[in-house]
Amino acid sequence: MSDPSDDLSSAPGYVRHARLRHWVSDVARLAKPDRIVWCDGSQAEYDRLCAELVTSGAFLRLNPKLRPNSFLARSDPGDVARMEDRTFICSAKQEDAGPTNNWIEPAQMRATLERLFDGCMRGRTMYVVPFSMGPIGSPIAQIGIEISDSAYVVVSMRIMTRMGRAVIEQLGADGDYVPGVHSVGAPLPPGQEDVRWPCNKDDKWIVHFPETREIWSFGSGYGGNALLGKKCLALRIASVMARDQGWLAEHMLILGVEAPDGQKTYISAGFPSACGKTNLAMVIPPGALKGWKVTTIGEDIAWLKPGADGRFRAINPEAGFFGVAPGTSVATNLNAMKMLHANTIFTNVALTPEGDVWWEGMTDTPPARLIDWQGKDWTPEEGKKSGRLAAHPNSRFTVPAAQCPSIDPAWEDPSGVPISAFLFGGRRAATIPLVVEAPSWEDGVYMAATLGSETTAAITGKVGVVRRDPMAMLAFCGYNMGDYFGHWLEMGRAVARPPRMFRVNWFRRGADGKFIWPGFGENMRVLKWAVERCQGKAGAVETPLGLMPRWEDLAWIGLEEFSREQFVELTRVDGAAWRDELASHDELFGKLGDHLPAALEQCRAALHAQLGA
Ligand code: SAT
Ligand code: MN
Repeated sequence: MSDPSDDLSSAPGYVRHARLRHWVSDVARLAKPDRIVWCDGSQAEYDRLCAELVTSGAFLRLNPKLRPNSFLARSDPGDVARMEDRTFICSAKQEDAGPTNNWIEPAQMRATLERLFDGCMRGRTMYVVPFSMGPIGSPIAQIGIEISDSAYVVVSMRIMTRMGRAVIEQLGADGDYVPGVHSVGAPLPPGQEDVRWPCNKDDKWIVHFPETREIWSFGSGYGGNALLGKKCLALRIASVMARDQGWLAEHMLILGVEAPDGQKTYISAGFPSACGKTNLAMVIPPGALKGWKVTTIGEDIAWLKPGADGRFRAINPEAGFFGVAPGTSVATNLNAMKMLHANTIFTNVALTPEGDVWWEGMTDTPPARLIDWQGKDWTPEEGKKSGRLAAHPNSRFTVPAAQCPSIDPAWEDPSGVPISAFLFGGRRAATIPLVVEAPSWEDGVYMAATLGSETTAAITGKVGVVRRDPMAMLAFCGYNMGDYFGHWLEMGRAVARPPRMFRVNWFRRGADGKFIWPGFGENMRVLKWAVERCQGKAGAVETPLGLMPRWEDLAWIGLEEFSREQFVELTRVDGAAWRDELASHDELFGKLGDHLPAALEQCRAALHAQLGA
C-alpha cells in the first residue's frame, strides 16, 4: 500500500491553504491511516457515510416510516460520557491551568501523544473535517479542522457544526483555524473485522494546548470527547481566546422571550450538563400566560461579544443539538419531540420492535418489549427487577437546530442577538431559593462563581453529589478559574449595559423529598419575572441573598394549585444551611489563592454579614 501522507495532493484542488495541507500530511505520517478523505459536507457524503456505518453494523437504520433518515448507534459500555479525569489543559505554566484543571507539562504531554498517535489509525480512514463554529464568516465565528478516524464523528459534526468545503473556501490561503486531532485509538490489523464501536478501553486522553490553540483527543468516540468543535474548541480553547480578546465563551443556552406587546428580550442561561438546558431553551409557556412566546437560539454554548450598542451580542456557535434523551417527552419538551421526527442520530437509546426509539420518561408506560442500549432484550418487568435501564441515562440525540419548531428567526444572525439577562442554575435539593436577582454585576459574578450542582450522568463518576461548578464551566474553562472570575468582572465594565444577573433553582425538594416547583413549562413564570425586571416593570424584595420576587410579583394564573405556603418553602432562606453553603464557597475560593479577585472576597464578606453568619 502506498503511504497516503507522502501524497500532499490528497487534498482536493479547492484547498489552497499550504499550512493546512502540511499539517494534514504530518498527522497522516504519524497516525498512518490507510486512506485520507477530505470531507466536503455534502448531503451525498453524509448519506454515503451513514450507509457505510449501517453496513459495518455501527448504525442501525430506524424505520423510515416512523423516523425517516434516522439512525441508532450503540456505544461501547465503557465509552458513554465525557471523562473529566482524562481531560487536560497543557498550558506552559501549571498556574495558568489553575487548580481546577488537570495539567501535564506540555513537552511531556507531546511525547505521550507522539507515542499514542503513532500508527493509531492503521487500517482506518482518516477524515479531514473543516468546520465553522458560528455562521460562516460571522465576526464572532471561529474555524476549526478536526482530523478523525471515526465516521460517526464526521456525520455528527455535519449536524453539530457548519461543515465542509465552504469552510475551506472561507479559510482561503492563510486563514486561522484551530487544529484538532481525534482518534478512537483502535488501529485495525489487516483482515481483522471492526467492532461496532471502536475505542481504546485502557487509554483515553482529551488534551488541550491553550497557547497554541490545539486539541488532541485519543481513545473515546463519545460526545464532547470526540466532537471537538463542542466542549474542546467552543469552550476550553475559546474561553482562552475570549480572555485574550475581550469576550465570553460560555456553557449557556440562549433564548428569546416575546412579551404580549411584541417586545423581545434575549436571555442567556448557564446550567451544568444534564440540568435541563435543552428543555429551558425550548420551553413552551403555559397557555394561561397569554401572548408570551419563547424562541430558541442555542441550548448548550453561547459566545458573547461586546457590541457597538453597549450590550453583549450572543451567537450559538453550534448548528445542531446534542441533547440528553431520557426524560424528554411531549409533556416535558414538546418542541424537542417534534424536532426529533427525522434526520436524527440517536446514541445509546432503546429500540422498539417497530424499529423506533424509546427512552425512560418518553412515555409513562414503557413498551412491552425493547432492545436496550447494549442490544439486549429488555422488558419492563425485568427492568424493574434488575434496575437495568433500557436507555443509558446519558443517551443522546444529535439533530439539526433548524428542525427545532421554536428556533428563533435570528438564530443565524452573524452579529448575534442582544442579551438582557444572565441566568445561572444548578440542581440543588436544598438551600437555594427559586430565583434571586443580584443587586450588582459583582454580586452576580459572585453568585455564578459559587454555583453548585448535584452531579449527573453526563460525566463519568459519582452521580448526585454537590460540587461547585462556577458558571457551569468547571470542566470547560481552559485557564485559571480565578483569572476567569477576574475576566467576568472586567467584562461587566466592558459594556455600557451589562445584563442583569439571576440565580435560579428548579430542583429544591420539600420535606416529603419531592420537587417543590413543577418546573418545565412553569419555569416561564420565572423567565417572565426576569424579563419584567429588565424592563423595570416587576417588583422585588430585598433579602440577605439579593432581590427576590414576592408572591404577588410572579404570575400565578393557570397554576392556582401552587400554594403560598409552597412558595414560602421554595424561597425560604435557611440561616443554618446558608452557613454551610458559605463554608463550601470557602473551599473553592481557598484553592484559588491570589488569583481570586478581591471583589469576590468582598462579596463573600458582605454576604456573611447580611446573613449574620
Ligand atoms: O460534553 S458532551 O457534549 O458530551 C455533553 C455535555 O456534557 O454537555
Ligand atoms: Mn453541555
